[in-house]
Amino acid sequence: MELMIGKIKTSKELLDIVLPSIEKSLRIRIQKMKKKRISFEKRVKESEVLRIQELTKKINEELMRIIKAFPDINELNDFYKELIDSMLSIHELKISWSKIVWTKNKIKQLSKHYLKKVSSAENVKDMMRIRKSFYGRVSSLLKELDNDFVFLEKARKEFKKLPSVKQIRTIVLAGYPNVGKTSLLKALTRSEPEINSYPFTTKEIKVGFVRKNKKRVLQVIDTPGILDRPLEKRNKIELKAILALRHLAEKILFLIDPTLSCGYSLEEQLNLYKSIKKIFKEKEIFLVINKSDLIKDKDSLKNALKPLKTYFISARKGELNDIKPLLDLD
Ligand SMILES: Nc1nc2c(ncn2[C@@H]2O[C@H](COP(=O)(O)OP(=O)(O)OP(=O)(O)O)[C@@H](O)[C@H]2O)c(=O)[nH]1
Ligand SMILES: [Mg+2]
Repeated sequence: MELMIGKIKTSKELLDIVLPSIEKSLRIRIQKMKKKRISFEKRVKESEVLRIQELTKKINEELMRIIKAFPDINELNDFYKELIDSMLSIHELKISWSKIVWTKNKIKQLSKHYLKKVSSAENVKDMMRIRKSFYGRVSSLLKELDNDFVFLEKARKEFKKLPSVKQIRTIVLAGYPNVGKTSLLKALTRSEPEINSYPFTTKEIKVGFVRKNKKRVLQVIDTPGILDRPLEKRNKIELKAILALRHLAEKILFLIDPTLSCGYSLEEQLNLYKSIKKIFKEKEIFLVINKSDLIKDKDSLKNALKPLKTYFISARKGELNDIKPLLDLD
């Protein structure tokens, strides 16, 4: 999910940009006032008023930009909500956002107060002192947001990793690490995902599309590998796969690597298949045997796995005839 914002700055980084830019824009105004022979005192008053107004405006804009960059969590579907919560804590996000809104309003309020004070100040020294103390207040209010800025910068990076899931027909690929899920995503769609011979290559949910006449007709979701263990023992990466299965899958292709080149036994993989079937009773789950290019005797394996219905493919070689009917592409 791409957010319309670059790196979220700390208070110091922000003020280091904003304050010089205010001075730069003031320089021209001051020159004009000098030309018009406006008195020194009036010039100072106007400059200090402008400094307060500009700082208020720029900080307000910057804080609003941060708030608006993130999607409204309440509007997101359960898949995104749970995925975000598994990475970050939505509660903490909401607290940071509301602190920013509070600060933005506080600065506006202070700004009014300090503008009045500058306007009624009698001498140049007072005007400058008042403006400086406004700057000081703003700076310390922003400093109090530094932890939130750091947290939201981390959040921004996590949001960027969120997959862009569409509301179309969807199949989800699942199974143990290294069984060839990502290879199948690649064989089915035009995506160029990372494929490696070590487990847990895929750490995020990846989305690809099968197209027909350039139109996306099927969404294929690749998930990180999961191990057969109780839900509470699963790590955050595995949980992403479970969330995709729960919220996105209409059909699940459960991949098995019977050649053991994935590093896990057939028994372990079948146990996971059974657990997944138990958790997602209402979903259609198909048992897909991958790496069939390495299997010498398909028939005896097929018989050994009976009564389970099996589909044999080779993702690497693009031999996908067995599963083509499951994709309903015609
Ligand atoms: N011989 C053969 N090797 C395959 C096949 N499909 C995948 N592989 C190999 O198996 C290894 C793992 O493939 P991936 O597609 O990364 O497996 P994965 O299930 O996505 O793995 P994780 O992301 O770690 O869970 C790679 O070395 C692939 O080249 C196949 O059909 N035949
Ligand atoms: Mg993978």
